[in-house]
Amino acid sequence: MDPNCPDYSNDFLRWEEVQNSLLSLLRNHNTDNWQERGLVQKLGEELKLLAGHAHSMRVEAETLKRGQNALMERINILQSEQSRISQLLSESQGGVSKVVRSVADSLHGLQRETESLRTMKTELQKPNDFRQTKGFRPQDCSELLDAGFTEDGVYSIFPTHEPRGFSVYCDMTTDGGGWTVIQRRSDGSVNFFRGWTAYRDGFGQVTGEHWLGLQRMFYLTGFGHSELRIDIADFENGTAYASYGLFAVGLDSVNPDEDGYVLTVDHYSGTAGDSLLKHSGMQFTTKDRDQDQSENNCAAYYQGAWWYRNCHTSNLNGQYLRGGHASYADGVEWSSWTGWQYSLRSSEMKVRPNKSPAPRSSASHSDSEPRPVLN
Ligand SMILES: [Ca+2]
Repeated sequence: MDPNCPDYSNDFLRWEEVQNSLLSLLRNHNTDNWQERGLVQKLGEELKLLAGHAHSMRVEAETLKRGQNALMERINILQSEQSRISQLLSESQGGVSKVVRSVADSLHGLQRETESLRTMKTELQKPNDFRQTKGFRPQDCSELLDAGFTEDGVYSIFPTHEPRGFSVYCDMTTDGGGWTVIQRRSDGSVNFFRGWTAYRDGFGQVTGEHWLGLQRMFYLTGFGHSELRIDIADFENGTAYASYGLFAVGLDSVNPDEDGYVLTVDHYSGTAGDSLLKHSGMQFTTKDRDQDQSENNCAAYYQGAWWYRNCHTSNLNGQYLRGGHASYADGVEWSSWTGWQYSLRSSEMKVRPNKSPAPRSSASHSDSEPRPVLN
């Protein structure tokens, strides 16, 4: 409270006392004089008016006093803030050069850190590769397994006819391991309704949903020594698999792209039932390249891409419809296990060399007679 601000509260109290005693005096003043009585009555009324006026003045004075107190508090806070700021300013002026020096040091440190992180990132971007000895160029996951790489994951492989190599996901645990994954559906995150070029060259990420590509499948299996395993799962925690002792894409083709990446598959075993043998001998069909035996384009009709005949018993590249669906056969289907109106939760197609190959069926081409190029 500002000491210069006069405090009238005691005056007000005294004033009220005086008024009250005046009022009681007037009330007790008895007179017979009618003139005097009128005067007394008038005085009393005037006094009451005055009292009311004094009361409201008192209230107003108190409000003002409170306002002033609050103002004083704010001023005090501002003053201490100001002195703090001026102190800070004088301190920092001395410290600025020190700060600049330490920031420069930190920047240098960060630069070094960034460089080492970049090196680390380059190393990590080729997972498992850093453990692959220089000069070791595995043809597929099976050779990696034989060389002692027993962990599932991404590796680089270098098939004979693709010396540049490419990344694949290796399943080193299922049924003895050594599997090179060529197709995976697992969550519907990747669009599989694509055209010929995408199916020839591959798409997706090998760590997630992907199609390795028909040309790469040809490099891996085109010589007729491979087996195929398909692992599938539904949305009720059920799993099943289908194995084929013989699996080839573009068997013995000189120009597999022109030949249509013909499927050769034989010798089924497993728990899912066979839904692929009927596709053996078929060319691959996409929505923009119809090579099936239907008057329609089976890929466009069933929203996928496959070695369609007229049209399919399996459609693992169909739409990711998540379980039972009303539409017909256009989901991720494996008909011998879940029919034509159930889209699987996951599917994984993987290949490895068949170390004890069953004899090729008579329908297959022999090694010595390469498939002629179609013109
Ligand atoms: Ca057709």
